[in-house]
Parts: sequence; structure tokens; C-alpha cells
Amino acid sequence: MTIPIKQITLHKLNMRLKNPFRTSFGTLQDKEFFIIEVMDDDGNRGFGESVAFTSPWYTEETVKTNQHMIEDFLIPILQKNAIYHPDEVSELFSSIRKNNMAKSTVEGAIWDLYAKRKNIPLAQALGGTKSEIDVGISIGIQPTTKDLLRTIDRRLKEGYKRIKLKIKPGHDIDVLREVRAHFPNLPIMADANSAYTLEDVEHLKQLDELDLMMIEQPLGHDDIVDHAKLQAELKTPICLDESINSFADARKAVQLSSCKVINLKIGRVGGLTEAKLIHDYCLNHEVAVWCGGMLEAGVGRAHNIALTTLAGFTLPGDTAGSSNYWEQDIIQPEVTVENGIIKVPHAPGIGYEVDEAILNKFTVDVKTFHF
Ligand code: OSB
Ligand code: MG
Repeated sequence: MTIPIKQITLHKLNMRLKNPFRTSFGTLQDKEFFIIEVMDDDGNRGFGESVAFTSPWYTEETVKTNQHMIEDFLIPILQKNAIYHPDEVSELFSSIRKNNMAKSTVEGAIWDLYAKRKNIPLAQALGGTKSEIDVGISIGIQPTTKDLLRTIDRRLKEGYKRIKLKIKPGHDIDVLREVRAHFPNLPIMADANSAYTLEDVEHLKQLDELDLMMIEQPLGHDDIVDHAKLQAELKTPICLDESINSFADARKAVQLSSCKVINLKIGRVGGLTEAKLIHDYCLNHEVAVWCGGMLEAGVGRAHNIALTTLAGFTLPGDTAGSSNYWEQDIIQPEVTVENGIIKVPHAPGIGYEVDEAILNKFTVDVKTFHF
């Protein structure tokens, strides 16, 4: 049976993060994004969240390019084609090059709608098996090392058991040494967001003394060749984030030994169907995967939780609780973390209700497309 789409509504939201999030590529605080709502003939509603930022610092997409792609290309494709299963959406969208975050927003809403029509949790629709998932927390660059140590301490008291720290040239080995000295047994990872080059090999080799779980995306955002050279020199496992935008990228990176771990983000790879393919490949090739984050509001967070229930997600992801990011999240209940664990919801679809009043409070624009 087809999924009878009746209308798609694009809600543009503006939400302020509780704290600015600083990385090697810049600082984020005000988050503009879309909640896309796909409604069927019976009034069931599926939700997706766009994860591009206002500036193209992380990948090339932005809030505006997402809107352009969704309105002018992706919705018209759906208006012209019947869909029987959400796995068909990425195939339909393959006539459009890249723009993975735009595609993923729409595809994610269709996955949620599909699961709700079947009356099953999205996790189950994806083939997930876990009833709880382990998560860690990503901590942005802090003004001083003292602030960082205090922040880590607070997060550990909240129950997180693995932390990720952002590093960049001039803010790396010394800071990590101090953190390691204070927390000798803590699972720590470091994320460089592409801030280094192969000229830094000798410098980066010092990471090997710090017993890190991994170093995330040290080199170019689009590189897998130099990463293979670096991995051959480093004992610390390399995890790729920005460089992996598709199943083909993942396969090539694994074949080249460019990394030992992949940070899988649904938006970056173009949706849940592509994420599942990468997951399956990594599981078969003994490459560890974990679910990354894009400072999402509740809808995106719920999608990450559902994906993380797949068996190959063996390392804790970056899906921290709603209250780490927002004064008030747009879902009910909010995502909560206890002892570093999220209990996977049982309700159909994403398993959390979008709170209309809160959604409207943060909405700056709405557009509806009829089918
Ligand atoms: O590189 O994983 C990243 C946030 C924004 C952009 C890129 C990244 C991040 C994070 C935080 O590390 C993840 C999160 O808490 O959602
Ligand atoms: Mg990263």
C-alpha cells in the first residue's frame, strides 16, 4: 500500500542553546532549523528535523540551502511519485546531488509517518533491538582549562560516563594532559573538526600517550587518503565524521584503512536508509560505529535514539539529554539520561509527542504544501 501523503508543512524554528557551543570551526548558539511535518490522508503525522547550521562551517549545507532544496526539489519529487516504503525515498532523491541534510529531513519525517501507520516504534521499523542505549556528552571548547574541568565534573555527576572534548591547534595536547591527570580512568575522545593537516603528524602522535578512545576527524573535511596515512602512524583510533557522507564513502574509508571508527549522523549521510546501510557494512567489517549529534531539538534527538538501537552501535553516542541543550525542548516527554543511559520509548514512530504550544512558541515561519 502507498503512503498517502496529503500535505507537508515546513515549520521554521529559532531556538537559543542554553550555552554557546565552541568548536574549531566556530561558535554556535542560536539555532535556526526546520521541523517538517508530513500528514497522511488519515491525519497521521510524521516529523523530521533539519540539522544544517546557518553557516556552512561543518558541511556545505545551510538552513537556507535546506529550504531551497526541500521546497523547490524534494517536495515536488514526492508530489509526482508514489511511495510504498521509506527505503524508496533516498532512491527517489538520488536525482538530486548531495544536499544530504535536506534529503534526510524529509526522509526522516516519512520514516516516522510509516512507523506510526504501522503502529510500531521507529526503532523497531529500522530493525533496532536495544531497549536502552548508552550515551556520552560532547563538550565544547571552554574559556579556560579550569572551566573545562569543572564542566566535566558536573557532567560526570549527572551520570555521563564518556565525554568528548573539542580540540584545535593551540588547544589540544596540554589541555588533554591536564584532563587526563584529573580523570585517570575516564573514557575520553577528542574531536578536531578538521583542524589539522598531515604536517601535524609528529604533534598528533603525542595523543597516543593519553589513552583516548579515539580522535575524531583530525584532517580535511573531505579527505580519506591523508587520514589513512595518519592512522598508519597513530595508535589512537581515528574516527571519521565530516568525511563520511554516503555508504560509498564509508566503504572506501574502510578499504583504505582511513579510520577504525565511524561517527554516523543521519543528516550528514542523507537519511536513515543510508545510515542503516553504513551500519550494516561496518558491522560486517568490524568497524565500530556510534551516533553523532548536531545539537538537535527533540525530533532530531528522537531519530538519533531510534537509530542507535541497531546492534552495531556499540559505542556511546553524543545524544545527551534535552536539558543539556535547551531550557525547554519541543517534545513531551523530554529526552532524559540517567547513569549515561536513555530508555528507548515504546510509543509508535519517534515515540515522543511534539508539543504544539512549544513548537509554535519557537516558530518564526510556516508553509504548507498540498498534494
Ligand atoms: O563534530 O560532532 C561534531 C556539534 C555541532 C557540529 C558538529 C559536531 C557537534 C558536536 C556536538 O560534537 C554533538 C551534540 O551534542 O549534538
Ligand atoms: Mg565531529
